[in-house]
Amino acid sequence: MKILVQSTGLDIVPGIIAELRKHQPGWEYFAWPSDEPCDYVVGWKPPAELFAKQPKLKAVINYGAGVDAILAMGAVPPHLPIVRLEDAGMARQMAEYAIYGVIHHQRHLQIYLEQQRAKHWQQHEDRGNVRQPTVGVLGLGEMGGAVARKLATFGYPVRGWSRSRHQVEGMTTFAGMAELPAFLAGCDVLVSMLPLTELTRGLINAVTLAQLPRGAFLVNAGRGGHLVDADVVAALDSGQLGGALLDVFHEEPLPQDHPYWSHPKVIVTPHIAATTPIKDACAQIVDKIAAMERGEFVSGIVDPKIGY
Ligand code: NDP
Ligand code: OXD
Repeated sequence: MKILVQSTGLDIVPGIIAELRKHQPGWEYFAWPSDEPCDYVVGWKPPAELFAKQPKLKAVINYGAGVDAILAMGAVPPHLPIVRLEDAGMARQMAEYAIYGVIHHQRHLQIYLEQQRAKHWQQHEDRGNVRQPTVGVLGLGEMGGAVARKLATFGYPVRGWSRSRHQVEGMTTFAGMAELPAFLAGCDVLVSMLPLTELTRGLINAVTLAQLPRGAFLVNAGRGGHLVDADVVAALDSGQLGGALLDVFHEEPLPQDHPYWSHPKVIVTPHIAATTPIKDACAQIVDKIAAMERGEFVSGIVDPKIGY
């Protein structure tokens, strides 16, 4: 079996090959660019040129959870299945990230950080009696599902929204656009863990932000394209949003002149909510390829028509 490994930016290809080889020493590995005809490509945003040189490919393994970028490039020939990573060590990180945002809001940490800079001592909460905010999670897949379950174990009231209906014990669930306003109306904290698709692009805008309770906090670790940035900034300025923890942006790196950088109610992180752990990812990739070779069902096959 021949595996072609490709990536963009940081040169992680040799590390991925070394890790894949630990699991399957009998397979052959090639780093893109290579003309060696391969059976599978493991890659992140593989270019059209790669597919033009690889007539024998059986599938593309997306080295990440989100497939918006690979689908938007339109480079993958339609007959090739795209298989994405599922959790692979990212869901726990996502849950930690979301919990940080919830606690930042709940425990007034933005105010205390500002007070510390001013060497000002003032308590803003009834110590030991802080109400747990209701957290609404947009997307109940690998990431959102893990976030919702983890928050529930800490006792937070959790509600979730997805495309199809999910029944989760102890959680109020909502499905589809028709139920979005009712879902938003109960979210003290809104956590977005959605994939970026035609239906989710620009979903967090002036209309939907106005459906949240006043002063709600926003955590976005899905994709930047879910937000209409001007509407988010306006909601922060008006007090409709109490603050935001943002990890993903329309343009990355976030441009120097973007208002998020210096907004007093915004925390910006550089797309690190959940990074792909090489060991878990490679173990999963080898399992998926081996299953495909045996002709078995593999989960995580992307439906390009719905975009995730
Ligand atoms: P999944 O495919 O497992 O889950 C997607 C969820 O979103 C599902 O519950 C799905 O509903 C729901 N959904 C999709 N479209 C809609 C819609 N139109 N309306 C309502 N719900 C919808 O994806 P993952 O959980 O693995 O990943 C989610 C996203 O997280 C990725 O696409 C990526 O953008 C982002 N991500 C960000 C990272 C970071 O570091 N910031 C790291 C990893 C991922 P249903 O269950 O009905 O199908
Ligand atoms: C992913 C990401 O989709 O890192 O895996 O955002």
